[in-house]
Amino acid sequence: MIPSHQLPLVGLLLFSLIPRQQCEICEISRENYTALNPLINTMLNSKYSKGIQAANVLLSLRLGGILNQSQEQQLMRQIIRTVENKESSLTSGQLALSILALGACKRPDEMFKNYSDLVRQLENKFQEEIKNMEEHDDNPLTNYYQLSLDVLALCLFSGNYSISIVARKFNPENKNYYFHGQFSVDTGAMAVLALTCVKREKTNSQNIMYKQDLEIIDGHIASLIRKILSQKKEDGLIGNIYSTGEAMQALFVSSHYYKESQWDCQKTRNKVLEEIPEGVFRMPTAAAQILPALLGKTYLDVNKDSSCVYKSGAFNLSTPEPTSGPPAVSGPQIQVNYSVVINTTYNTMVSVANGSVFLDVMQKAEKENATVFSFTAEESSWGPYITTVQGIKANSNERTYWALLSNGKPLSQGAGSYVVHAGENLEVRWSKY
Ligand code: B12
Ligand SMILES: *[C@@H]1O[C@H](CO)[C@@H](O)[C@H](O)[C@H]1NC(C)=O
Ligand SMILES: *[C@@H]1O[C@H](CO)[C@@H](O)[C@H](O)[C@H]1NC(C)=O
Ligand SMILES: *[C@@H]1O[C@H](CO)[C@@H](O)[C@H](O)[C@H]1NC(C)=O
Ligand SMILES: *[C@@H]1O[C@H](CO)[C@@H](O)[C@H](O)[C@H]1NC(C)=O
Ligand SMILES: *[C@@H]1O[C@H](CO)[C@@H](O)[C@H](O)[C@H]1NC(C)=O
Ligand SMILES: *[C@@H]1O[C@H](CO)[C@@H](O)[C@H](O)[C@H]1NC(C)=O
Ligand SMILES: *[C@@H]1O[C@H](CO)[C@@H](O)[C@H](O)[C@H]1NC(C)=O
Ligand SMILES: *[C@@H]1O[C@H](CO)[C@@H](O)[C@H](O)[C@H]1NC(C)=O
Ligand SMILES: *[C@@H]1O[C@H](CO)[C@@H](O)[C@H](O)[C@H]1NC(C)=O
Repeated sequence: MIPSHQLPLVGLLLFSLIPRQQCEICEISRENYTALNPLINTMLNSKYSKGIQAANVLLSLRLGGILNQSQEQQLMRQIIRTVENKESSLTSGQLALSILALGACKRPDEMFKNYSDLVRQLENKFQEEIKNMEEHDDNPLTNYYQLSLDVLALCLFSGNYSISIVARKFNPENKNYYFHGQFSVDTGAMAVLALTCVKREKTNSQNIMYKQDLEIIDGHIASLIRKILSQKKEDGLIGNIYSTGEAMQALFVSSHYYKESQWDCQKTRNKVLEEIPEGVFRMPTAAAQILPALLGKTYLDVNKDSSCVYKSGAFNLSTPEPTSGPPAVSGPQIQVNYSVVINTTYNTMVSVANGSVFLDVMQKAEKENATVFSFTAEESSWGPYITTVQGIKANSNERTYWALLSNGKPLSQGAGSYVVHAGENLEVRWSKY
């Protein structure tokens, strides 16, 4: 007889034994792989010098089985150099992503032998995030996307973390899932992957002590999935085009939390495929984040050895297509209205070459009046991130940042990528998220 108070756990165990009904119909068939060539070429041709771009790229290409051994070695060296050089200056999520990339498709024990010191460092960095939350009004050093990466890497590579802290902190009502009160699909999706990993791992360990926390975590996953699905758009995207790949991964690993009728996976996939030739993924990190889902993979496949078999020849990259770079900067000058908004608005008309990006406008304005339009940017895996304007610096403890807007609407690309149009009202606005 099973004592009745243990029945929910038994239910949970049975639940997790149901094989993952991955929506296989949704992954791209081999004959259509050529549609992915622009993504792969973007990744292979990138210089990997920006932030932890190499980790994003290696993780993605390994999950896709796209690299041969010598190509993998080259990328691994790049990542190891980054991890060793800036050891202490890497954020928790950057280290977690590096561990995921280095360990992708290796057995966890083998991986752990080689990189156990990195996993130890990550344990410490994760604890520092939690400590910062306790000291600074629930604000982590970075953000919940990175805390999710931390838990995911610790879970997949035998790191130590407290399951009750995870159950407590990852409550879907926590403010860190939201920017300007709006649910962040990328963040929620990464959290679903992390929590699903924890649930699978700890359920297998059959430790009765975890029962309550596992039930709480199960509830978090269910609620996060509802929130993700509520961000589904008419055209099939979930959130925006850049969060859709991660949302797909979250939905792949949690198919028993929603009904088939609630998500048309093929519609989402087809919309993404339509956007590839438009150059929407010409940023290597954007390409890296969308590719696994299109191949039916998720970050939870990272430590299954079987998952990343080298698909020799499948991608036919012998004649690399020219990657669609940003449109050429050409001839005529165009005028835009550029403003810095703090408590007052400082604005100026700037003329730049047609095809210029937001950053060019900012530089031109700075040349005209450095007192009002001075700024600094830091290279990140998504390009230059604007950190200060007029010497006022973004701060995670205060949830402040410089928002980029066009005609009053937030942009979905950064200053280094967004191509400006004649007559546009561009704005950098001191904001709280
Ligand atoms: C957290 C987050 C933020 C936080 C960052 C501060 C913090 N406390 O962490 C806030 C809310 C401030 C933010 C701001 C912006 N973000 Co943001 N952000 C994210 C998110 C959810 C996670 C980033 C992360 O930590 N990655 C993991 C770590 C390991 O990688 P990392 O490269 O070291 O992370 C740093 C950079 O990514 C940087 N960062 C965050 N956002 C952006 C955006 C751009 C364009 C750049 C260059 C850098 C950058 O902050 C991270 C922490 O330091 C991603 C989602 C995703 N899919 O990646 C979106 C994401 C990167 N952001 C995006 C955008 C568009 C922006 C804004 C341009 C929005 C706006 N209109 O103002 C601004 C940046 C403006 C500027 N000052 O340059 C897009 C980028 C798409 C693209 N093609 O460029 C993403 C993919 C979200 C999306 N689905 O649209 N963001
Ligand atoms: C390949 O793509 C085309 C259109 O892009 C589609 O009509 C076809 O059904 C796809 N093939 C398979 C097997 O999915
Ligand atoms: C790996 O691929 C690269 C690029 O396609 C090629 O130049 C190299 O010869 C390959 N190496 C091996 C060991 O197959
Ligand atoms: C760990 O190191 C051994 C020997 O140095 C090597 O053969 C193995 O491939 C490494 N494993 C990983 C996951 O890098
Ligand atoms: C694991 O972490 C918990 C707290 O997060 C700590 O109490 C425990 O001692 C740690 N165990 C080991 C073996 O490091
Ligand atoms: C690879 O591409 C070349 C040139 O586009 C083409 O001639 C060849 O048939 C392709 N091979 C395969 C296996 O698709
Ligand atoms: C430029 O933008 C500022 C601030 O939004 C606005 O007050 C001003 O009228 C704009 N100028 C033009 C010419 O559109
Ligand atoms: C904006 O104005 C408020 C209220 O006057 C003030 O407290 C705050 O420091 C100002 N912010 C900046 C960045 O100047
Ligand atoms: C700027 O370039 C785009 C195409 O790149 C073109 O459609 C537009 O007409 C050009 N604008 C001006 C003012 O030349
Ligand atoms: C820069 O702008 C400020 C505020 O509009 C103004 O007071 C200052 O004179 C300007 N400086 C230059 C060099 O134009």
